[in-house]
Amino acid sequence: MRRALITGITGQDGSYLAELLLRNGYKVCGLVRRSSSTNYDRLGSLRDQVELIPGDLLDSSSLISAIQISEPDEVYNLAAQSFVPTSWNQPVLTGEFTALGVTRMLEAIRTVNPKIRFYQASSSEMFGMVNESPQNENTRFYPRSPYGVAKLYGHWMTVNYRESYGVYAVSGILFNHESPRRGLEFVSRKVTHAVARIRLGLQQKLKMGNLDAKRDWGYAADYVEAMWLMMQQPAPEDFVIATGECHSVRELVEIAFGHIGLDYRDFVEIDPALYRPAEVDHLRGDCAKAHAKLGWRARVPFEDLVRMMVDCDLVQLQAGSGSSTPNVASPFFVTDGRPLAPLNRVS
Ligand code: NAP
Ligand code: G4F
Repeated sequence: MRRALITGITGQDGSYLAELLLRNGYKVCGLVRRSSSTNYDRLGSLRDQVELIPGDLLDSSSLISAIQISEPDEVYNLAAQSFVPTSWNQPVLTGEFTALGVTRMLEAIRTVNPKIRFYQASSSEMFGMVNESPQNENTRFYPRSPYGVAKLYGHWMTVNYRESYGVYAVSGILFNHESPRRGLEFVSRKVTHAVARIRLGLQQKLKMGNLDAKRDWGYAADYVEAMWLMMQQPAPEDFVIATGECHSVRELVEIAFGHIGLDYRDFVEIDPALYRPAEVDHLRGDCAKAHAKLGWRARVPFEDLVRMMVDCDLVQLQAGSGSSTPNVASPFFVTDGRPLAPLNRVS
C-alpha cells in the first residue's frame, strides 16, 4: 500500500486529494494544526479513513515528526495562507507559511528520507502582471502580492531541491480552481453563496470589488488528479494546470444570478474597499504540456461549475447544516452531485 502525507488536508484541495488517494488505495495521513475548535467539515466521513497528525508549517520539528510517523512515499504540500488580500495585511506571516514553510518541509524530507516524492502547490498568481497570454511553464513570473511573491519563493526552492539534492520534487502551477468546498472569502464561493442566500430571502445585496478581473477557473476535483499524475511520472517536472478559458468576475456574477432567474445588476454593489492594492488583471493558462505528458485535461466547463456551486449552496442552506463548507458525509457532496468520472490516465 502506498502512503501519502497531505499538508492542508482540511482545506478545499486537501479534502479532494484525500478522497482521490483513498480511492487509489493509499494510506492517507494529514498534517493538522492546533486550533481551539476542530475544522474537519470538508473531510466529513473521510475523517475516519485518514490519520491526522498534529503539526504546523511554522514548526520544523513537528514536520520531521509527521514524516517519521506517516512514513510517506509522497508528500503533497498544500498548506498555505492562501487568500491573496490577507497577504497584504499579514505579509510576514504569509511569508512564514507560504514561502519558508516549503523549505521547512523540504528540509524535513531531506533529513528523514530524501527518496520521498514532494509536490508543491504553486500558483498562477506567480505570473501576476503577465507579458504573454496564455501562460505556460516558460512564461516570465511577475507576482503582484505578498502571496504571489511567497509562492514564487516556494516554487524556486522546489526546483532547487530537485537540482541540488536530486529530490523528486515537482511544482504544480495551478490556475484558480473552485468547488462547493471553496472558502467563503474567495470570489466564486462568495458569489454563489450570496446568490443562494438572496434566492432564499436571507440577503438583499452583494458587495463586490473589481468585476473586470479575469481568471481561468476550473473544478478542484479535476485539479487534484493532475497533482497525483505529476507525482507518478518517471522524472520530476513542473506543470501548468488550467482550463485554457478566461472569464471575468462580471461573467461569474451574471451566470450565478442568471441561474436563479435574476439580473445581477439589481443586487451587486461595488465597494471600493474590496479593490486590491495591486491587481492581477488577466490569467489564462496553457496546459498543453500536462495534456501531452500526463494525459490530463479539465472536464468541467466554467458555466457548469458556477451553476453546480449555486445548487450546492442552495441545498446546503436549505438543509441548515451550519457548516460553511459542505460535509462530504452527505452522499450529495461526495461527488458534488456528479457521477464519478474515470480518472485521467497517463496515455
Ligand atoms: P485552503 O482551502 O485555504 O486550505 C489551506 C490549508 O492550509 C488548510 O488546510 C489550512 O489549515 C492549512 N494551513 C494554513 N496554514 C498552515 C500552517 N501554518 N500549518 C499547517 N497547515 C496550515 O486552500 P486550497 O484552495 O485548498 O489550496 C491548496 C493550496 O494550493 C494552497 O497552498 C494554495 O495557496 C494553493 N493554490 C490554490 C489554488 C486555488 O485556486 N484553490 C490555485 C493555486 C494554488 P486550517 O484548516 O487549519 O486553516
Ligand atoms: O477568488 P479570488 O480571491 O482569487 P485569487 O486572488 O485569484 O487567488 C486564488 O487563486 C490563486 C491562483 O491564481 C491561488 F493561488 C490563490 O490561493 C487563490 O486560491 O479573487 C479572484 C478575482 C480577483 O481579481 C479579485 O480582485 O476576483 C476579484 N474580486 C472582485 N470582487 C474579488 C471580489 N475577490 C474576492 N475574494 N472578493 C470580492 O468581493
